[in-house]
Amino acid sequence: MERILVIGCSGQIGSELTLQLRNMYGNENVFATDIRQAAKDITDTGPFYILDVMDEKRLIHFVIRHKITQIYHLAAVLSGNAEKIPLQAWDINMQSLMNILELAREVEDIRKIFWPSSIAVFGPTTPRVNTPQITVMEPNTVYGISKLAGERWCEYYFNKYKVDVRSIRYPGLISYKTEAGGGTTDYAVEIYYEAIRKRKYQCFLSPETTLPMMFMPDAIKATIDLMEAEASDIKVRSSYNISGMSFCPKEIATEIKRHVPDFEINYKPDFRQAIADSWPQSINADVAVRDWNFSCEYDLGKMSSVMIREIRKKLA
Ligand code: AKB
Repeated sequence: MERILVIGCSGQIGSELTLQLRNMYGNENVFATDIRQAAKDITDTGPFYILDVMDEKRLIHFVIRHKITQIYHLAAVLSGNAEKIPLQAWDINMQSLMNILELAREVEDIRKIFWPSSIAVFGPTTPRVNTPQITVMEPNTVYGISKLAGERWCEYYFNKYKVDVRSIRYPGLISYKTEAGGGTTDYAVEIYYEAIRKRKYQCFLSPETTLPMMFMPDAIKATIDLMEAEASDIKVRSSYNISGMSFCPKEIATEIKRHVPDFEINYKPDFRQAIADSWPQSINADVAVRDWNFSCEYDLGKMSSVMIREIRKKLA
């Protein structure tokens, strides 16, 4: 029987993944944790604890006491925020991962780990279109450097200690349930909320800045598919490229106008423009398709209809 620990259950991914894992494994077997209070649908459906992944001692006690067999470690400082507190962000992103990898090495019951990487592992010297799985990686952001180092550590722990750690390089994730915090791709969530609340949005990226993106249901499905795959099929132990859609602010604004005709956008690029300019525009996911049948359903049009409908309901 699996007993799953989710670290970062109040975040953008955690708030949706936790509920999906509870559907699959039973509410009582998915232990949701965060350093802040979780939403009601998490606290009402199963165990929730305040837990800081940086607190090694409490973490190990927790894992042993609850006989945890799988860990989803989702807590991180994202790209925009990391540039404001570089050393702290490096410390949080790296130390938390090392705590989890060490735990998995020491505690025999832990069978599998999931840790998210990001398209931020790529940098300005990476080919920007259809970026391959294996390519030049010279990230120039703190977040990207921490994710690339994390990928190397994951592969190292697999090779050296047989820790079954699996990872995905998420593109920008778009969801209506929990807003993201501190990322460069966050504009693509904010824009929907502002379109419905105020019918206008000031974008912190320029109109033609194309980035890889994915709707949350596709990201959740990819995460579960990777974690459910046979260990022998997982050939990449650093992190897998996956790919959903690519668009720029101008294109998403045009799509939103189809639902909110008087929507207006203006542009005031800030420090996040340089981050976006260093990232790929589109990603090649052939290796994930080959190894664990990665697939994806939503394009910009289909996603926008759901986003607008659900945010309208939420804000009504
Ligand atoms: C960010 O913008 O920092 C994240 C990411 C692409 O990893 N959404």
